[in-house]
Amino acid sequence: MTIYNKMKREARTGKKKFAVLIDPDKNTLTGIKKLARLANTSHVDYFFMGGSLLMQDHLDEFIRCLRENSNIPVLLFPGNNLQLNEKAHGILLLSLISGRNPEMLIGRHVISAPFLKESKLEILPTGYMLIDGGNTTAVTYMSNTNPIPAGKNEIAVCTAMAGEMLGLKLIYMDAGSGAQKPVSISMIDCVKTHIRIPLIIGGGITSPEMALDALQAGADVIVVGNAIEKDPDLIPQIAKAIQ
Ligand code: 1GP
Repeated sequence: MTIYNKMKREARTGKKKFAVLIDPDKNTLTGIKKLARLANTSHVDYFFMGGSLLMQDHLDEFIRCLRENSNIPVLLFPGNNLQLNEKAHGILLLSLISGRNPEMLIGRHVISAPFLKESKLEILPTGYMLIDGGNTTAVTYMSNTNPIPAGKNEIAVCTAMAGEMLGLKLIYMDAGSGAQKPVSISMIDCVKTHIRIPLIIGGGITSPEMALDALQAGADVIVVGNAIEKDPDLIPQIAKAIQ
């Protein structure tokens, strides 16, 4: 079964999922091995791998290391089309539907298409929505787009519905890495009730309680990056809380 079909089936049955986001620039090989070990013994469903901007070229060796040390699927979460790698299991092919930058909506995808077509990566077409998290995050700046204002649930709902109608298979609402405030419970709830495809929520989730709140509001998958970089022992704590 494909990664997506399993995600969709489990979303329908209410089985919640936990993704650990790894920014290659903020890790070492030793750190990656530790994350793999913690994730294997906890309940982690995916590794997402990528960053808004990579200063160092560690992507390939870190994916290889994860695959050698864990069976958890590795999904590319690319900040740009330089972050493609065939060693991963799949890719969140992100179209930044909250923004109006054609490069992020379709331009980068055109450039990546020949590589992706030849690769064995599972492609997960994803409607990516930036939500204002109270501070300017790297992704807002790098994508040259405005996030959806935090209180504007109706804009988020209509954007997600449009993404689903266009045939995207996932909606990912992201307050951005290190957001001061995560996507609100009410926005998650509103969006969830208007779409049938799985909903991923990330950005600014720093505790098991916040993870649980997002999942109870309707997220099917929660993503935690920054907080785990600071304290990898959050992995078992979050995994336990959401089981
Ligand atoms: C960012 O959603 C991810 O794109 C995770 O955000 O690093 O704040 O957990 P954090």
